[in-house]
Amino acid sequence: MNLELATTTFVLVNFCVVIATETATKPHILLILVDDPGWSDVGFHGSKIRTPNVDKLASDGVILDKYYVQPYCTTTRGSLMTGRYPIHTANMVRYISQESVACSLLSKWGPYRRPTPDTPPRGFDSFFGFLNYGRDHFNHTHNGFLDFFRGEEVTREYHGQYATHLYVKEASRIIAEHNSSTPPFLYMAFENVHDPIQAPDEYLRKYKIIKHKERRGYAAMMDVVDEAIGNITEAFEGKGLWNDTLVIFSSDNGGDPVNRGYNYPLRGYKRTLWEGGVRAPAFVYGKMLKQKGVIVKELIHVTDWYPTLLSSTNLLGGTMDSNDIPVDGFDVWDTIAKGVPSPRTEILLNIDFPEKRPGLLLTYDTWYTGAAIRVGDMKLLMHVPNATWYQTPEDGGIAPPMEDIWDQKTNIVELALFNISADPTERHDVSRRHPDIVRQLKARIHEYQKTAVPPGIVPDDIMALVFAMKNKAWVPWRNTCNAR
Ligand SMILES: *[C@@H]1O[C@H](CO)[C@@H](O)[C@H](O)[C@H]1NC(C)=O
Ligand SMILES: *[C@@H]1O[C@H](CO)[C@@H](O)[C@H](O)[C@H]1NC(C)=O
Ligand SMILES: *[C@@H]1O[C@H](CO)[C@@H](O)[C@H](O)[C@H]1NC(C)=O
Ligand SMILES: *[C@@H]1O[C@H](CO)[C@@H](O)[C@H](O)[C@H]1NC(C)=O
Ligand SMILES: *[C@@H]1O[C@H](CO)[C@@H](O)[C@H](O)[C@H]1NC(C)=O
Ligand SMILES: *[C@@H]1O[C@H](CO)[C@@H](O)[C@H](O)[C@H]1NC(C)=O
Ligand SMILES: [Ca+2]
Repeated sequence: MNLELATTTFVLVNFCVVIATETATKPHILLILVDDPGWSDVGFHGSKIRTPNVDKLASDGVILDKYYVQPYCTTTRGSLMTGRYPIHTANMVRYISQESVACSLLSKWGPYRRPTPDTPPRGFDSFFGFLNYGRDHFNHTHNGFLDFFRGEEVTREYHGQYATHLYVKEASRIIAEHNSSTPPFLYMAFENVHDPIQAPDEYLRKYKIIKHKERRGYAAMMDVVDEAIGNITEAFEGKGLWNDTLVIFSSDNGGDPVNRGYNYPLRGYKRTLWEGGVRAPAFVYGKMLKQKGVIVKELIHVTDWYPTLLSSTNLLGGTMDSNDIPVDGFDVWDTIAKGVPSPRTEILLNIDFPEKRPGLLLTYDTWYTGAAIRVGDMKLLMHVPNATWYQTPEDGGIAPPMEDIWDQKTNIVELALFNISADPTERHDVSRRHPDIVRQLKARIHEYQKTAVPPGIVPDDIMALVFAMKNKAWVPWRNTCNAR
């Protein structure tokens, strides 16, 4: 396994490592990644879920209207930290660990279940959060065992306290105690609104208008996120840092209607390459932006943050890593701050065919997404589950059971072409009308496919469970990496 992954070991230098080199007069960065909110789950897209703090920042800042992420938590997090598409990171997040300044990671790390050594802090100065992909928000267990860390140590002291409240307290403390001679970089990777659907009563009470019980719970979870962002804003203001703070807000993948997140009117959901899976709510806010109160309709992808923060405009100070595998992202600062056209004209949304997953028998692992690419107005999808459209329950839609989604996964669309500019909800397949465009886009996918590194995905390791039982908590159990 080590050999296969050797090429990727050096790819992934996280932001924090490189900003150590230079720090004066750079903006403070608040990077907010919310887990799983869908296109129609934020106030600034017209949701009945109220997100006034988020909406205010969005409307005073720059809303990113054609912004894409990966269809899953882990791959988006990997692409965010490395500037590479998942086909160039082996779906594994590996960070080179070095000293760095003023970087804090709160909440979710993401890639864990598998034998990898990639546990935080990994380049962050501090880490407070968990390693798996969804846990009880009050007792902090995942599959029966505690998953909660302060730095590298398991913490058992917060039983019964709602996790997002704990992160906000921690963030406020970090900001208050921060030495202002170095700009803080705060990565708030929210645990909400990922399932299980749980929120304190005071938030649930605010959503009596939503009759569907689980959707009401989901709305309350999003409400907590909004309040959290308000509180963190106040913490920056209280320290006199807000005027120089750049806020990046992004969802990590589309909403999952089984867990009551919605993307209507977009088609599809989390784990799919339809717009509902990958076109995410996002905005940038900061007083240093030259344009404000605007909607940017240029193509931007989650891989773009890495070069945007580290290249020409050099918001963080420092340089990108010099790995052989080139960065896929573009520096889109001028597009966001000044409104110039995006240097990006295409986005590889993913390539994930079943034959690329040899030897994996667990159902979860055999859920492949197919392939999709967007070039200009046009988007080609190949071998994807035939996903449908789900309207929110509060607007008369249904909350589907898991079986509905399974049905769609076995019903495959072999090939479809959409003009997303004219048909953003992917209702009219125009592949027959444009065979030339189909040919071109297929060729692009095949070119990308030739550059793919071997997938690093491996089956779950039973030893993880053995160690969890022994420690009564999920803990790192095996070191397979020489990087540290
Ligand atoms: C935590 O909550 C889950 C339900 O989400 C429950 O099954 C589990 O027993 C609880 N664990 C502890 C340690 O309280
Ligand atoms: C902040 O950092 C600077 C530079 O390292 C140092 O001189 C100063 O003493 C620090 N201030 C506090 C309050 O720790
Ligand atoms: C925000 O701050 C208020 C006042 O301190 C507190 O009551 C509330 O719980 C905080 N919200 C979150 C989400 O942490
Ligand atoms: C932030 O900017 C506002 C308006 O430009 C100004 O009034 C205020 O003093 C600034 N705050 C700090 C802490 O610099
Ligand atoms: C996708 O599913 C819809 C029904 O939801 C059906 O009308 C359509 O024919 C299916 N497309 C393919 C290619 O199977
Ligand atoms: C796609 O739609 C846009 C906007 O309606 C239009 O300008 C463009 O010509 C269309 N492209 C194709 C290939 O049909
Ligand atoms: Ca997610």
